Amino acid sequence: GLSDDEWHHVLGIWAKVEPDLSAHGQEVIIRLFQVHPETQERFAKFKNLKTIDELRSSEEVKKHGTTVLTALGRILKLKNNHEPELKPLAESHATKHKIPVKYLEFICEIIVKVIAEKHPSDFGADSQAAMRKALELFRNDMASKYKEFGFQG
Ligand code: HNN
Repeated sequence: GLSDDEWHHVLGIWAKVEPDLSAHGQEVIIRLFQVHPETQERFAKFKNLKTIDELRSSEEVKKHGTTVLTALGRILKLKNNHEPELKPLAESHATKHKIPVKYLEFICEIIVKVIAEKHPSDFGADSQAAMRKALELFRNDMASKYKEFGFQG
């Protein structure tokens, strides 16, 4: 797990993200689709969006970005005790959506980049390191839950 000090960093920067969660979420999803186009294929509802302009003007993309970051925020706020929040998400992503652990790595990397771009003066080296650690914990615990649900990820 993370130390109290590390969680303090994580939740401090998250408090800066939250007032504009949907803009952050939109940017994360668009970036994910651009850098890793195979991830977009996982969504029947986004397959028709071909250009960056279409992605940018899609309310559905924005809504989904908000969904993803809302879920992540709830997990982060539970700190080392995220199990009850993580489990149903691991189950749906393992058994229904079949999202490889690799894709979780992709999005975590992008989340750090997007926060760094939007909050350059509030997201210093210690905060970035703490956030990376929290996202790694999230991913590792998702991966072990995946296995419990019979998905190798
Ligand atoms: O669990 C559910 O299915 C509820 C919807 C949901 C939530 C709360 C989804 C979700 C869906 C269903 C979308 C719908 O019904 O509109 C799908 C197809 N996800 C995906 C697919 C891929 C995907 Mn995710 N999610 N999600 C969440 C919440 C959180 C969440 N999802 C994630 C990634 C990386 C991918 C691959 C592109 C993802 C992450 C990292 C998170 C944050 C905890």
